[in-house]
Amino acid sequence: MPQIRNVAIVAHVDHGKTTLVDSLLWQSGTFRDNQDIAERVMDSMDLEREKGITIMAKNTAVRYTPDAGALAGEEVKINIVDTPGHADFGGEVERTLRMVDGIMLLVDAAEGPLPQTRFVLSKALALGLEPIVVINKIDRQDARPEEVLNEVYDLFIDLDADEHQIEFPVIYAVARDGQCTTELGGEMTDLRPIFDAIVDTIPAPKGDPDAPLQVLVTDVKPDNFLGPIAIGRVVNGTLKVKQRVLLCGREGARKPAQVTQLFVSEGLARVEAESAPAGEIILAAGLQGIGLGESVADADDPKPLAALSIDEPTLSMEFRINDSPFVGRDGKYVTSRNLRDRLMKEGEANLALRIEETDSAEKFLVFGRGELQMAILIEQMRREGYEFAVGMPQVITKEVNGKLHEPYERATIDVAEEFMGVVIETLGTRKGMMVEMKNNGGGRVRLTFEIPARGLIGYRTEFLTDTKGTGLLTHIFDGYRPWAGPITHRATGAIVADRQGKVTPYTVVNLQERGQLFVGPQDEVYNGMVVGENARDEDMEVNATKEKKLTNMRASGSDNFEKLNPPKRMSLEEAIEFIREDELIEITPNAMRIRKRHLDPHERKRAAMARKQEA
Ligand SMILES: Nc1nc2c(ncn2[C@@H]2O[C@H](COP(=O)(O)OP(=O)(O)OP(=O)(O)O)[C@@H](O)[C@H]2O)c(=O)[nH]1
Ligand SMILES: [Mg+2]
Repeated sequence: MPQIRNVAIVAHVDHGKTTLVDSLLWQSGTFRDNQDIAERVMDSMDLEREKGITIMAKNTAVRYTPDAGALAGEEVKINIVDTPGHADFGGEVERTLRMVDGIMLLVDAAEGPLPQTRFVLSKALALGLEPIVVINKIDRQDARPEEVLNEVYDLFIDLDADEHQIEFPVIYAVARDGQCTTELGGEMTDLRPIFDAIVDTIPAPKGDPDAPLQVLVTDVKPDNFLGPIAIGRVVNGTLKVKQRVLLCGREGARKPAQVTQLFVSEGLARVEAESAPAGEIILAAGLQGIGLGESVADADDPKPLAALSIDEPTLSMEFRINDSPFVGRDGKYVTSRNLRDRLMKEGEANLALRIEETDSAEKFLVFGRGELQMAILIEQMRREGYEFAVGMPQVITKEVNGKLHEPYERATIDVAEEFMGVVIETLGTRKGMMVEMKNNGGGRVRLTFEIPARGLIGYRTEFLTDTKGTGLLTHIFDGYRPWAGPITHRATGAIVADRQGKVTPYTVVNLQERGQLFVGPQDEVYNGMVVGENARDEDMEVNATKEKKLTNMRASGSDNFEKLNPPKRMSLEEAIEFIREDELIEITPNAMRIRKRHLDPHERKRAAMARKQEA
């Protein structure tokens, strides 16, 4: 067996992890020179490629032969785990860390450490993992690598790193060009210094290949042909194909199973293996029923590992059947049965989400960690041909010592000084507390807030408007605290269509002064559909299909048509941020419409009255 090193690449979102993996793959000779390989090749899901972010952690492995050091001339297998940087997937990263013996912490040379940097580093340090720090993107115009390195040291100290951990190697890199150096200002070379740091700093995995089998399962992914694939680390013993094992569940359940197929990573591929010794990262089929963070043990001499705790959801969202008048226009699956089956399947395959049925057959609750996670499920379902509607995300509250508590987030905001005032004021009204303010130089400040998760729902769009698109906002779950009281989520009302038909240019001209429209001429609308945002904080019902008599139009209207403002076409994430409790988003394969929950105006009024009485 070759020497093994197991390393996870961790960082805040967009700091360049997947790009670095590309370069490591190329330089380890995984691809032939003329091979046509997509950029950010590890981001292999459609949605990952479109959004340009990593959604799921993924494994790869490369071979490297160091020139010098204790292992000079010896080939080392390096298992690399690329992790997502977005906070919604923090739980997955936390589990992933249990597979490895060290981390490569990437920090953007301009942005410096951000909330997810802090989160992953704190978890890695607590597990005693060996860190390597890579200050990436030193080619950026606004790079400030020395300062950023100091901020990284501050972060290690702040997180109580021990003396040994703080002596991490530092490498400055331009991941995109596959170049790095160990001395700022020194000559840039290929990535050998990074490979060498991995081999020298990260310890070989411990564990006894001859001991009774223990495999820690950190992830389970569906596979159409093989069934669920368990991904994890052989902690002790040796896992063999066809081996009879015992699945050790979280609550003490024990279930016999047999490994039908066993794989290890080699480059981008998973290759079949006869056996995998302690220290290897494996993918195994046949372990139906194993859950995240649970373990697989020897059938004859079971020694289960302690199950990993998994994140409690902090957010829920209602998924319900589509009952708009346009139902079935372009979707294949529209019934409550279709919706139920699809969601239940998701709940089984995607263990980061939990699905609950409700007292109504038409309505389900999906529990998870964040809006992006929900948006990804919605997007996948619409592509598969489903029609349904979703409600506003709700935070999950709980009682602690008889008092109502709600999830809080730690938000970090990077803005030009001129926008500081408006940000502080707005977050104040959303019950945010500023806990830190730091001048980053260059006219930018970094503000840190502790804020109820509720206060951030719907804030991003407003934030981008307030900062003219230049602000940076990131946040991360920060525990439960006492309920902060009412928070206004949106200060505007809705413009609601009062009948079905096609939108006319005439109504657009008339309505666009009242607020921002979401529809343009020829778009079809229905009674109860939200066609725009009313600048005033009240709903306004309109006839969006009104025609002006042709004679009058010639007199006054014709030149007006040139003044038609384009409609605002929201992205799914924007729509999720926008809607209020009494609104839904109708999702179909080709359309997304915002609507009132109650399409009938009388029912709507009744519901509004009932809500007022409750409050
Ligand atoms: N200027 C510059 N840009 C880089 C460098 N490395 C990566 N980028 C860019 O940074 C962006 C994000 O890169 P990714 O590799 O997707 O970042 P990531 O950390 O994997 O992102 P998530 O997985 O979504 O957290 C891309 O547009 C890259 O081209 C670099 O060294 N210099
Ligand atoms: Mg990535």
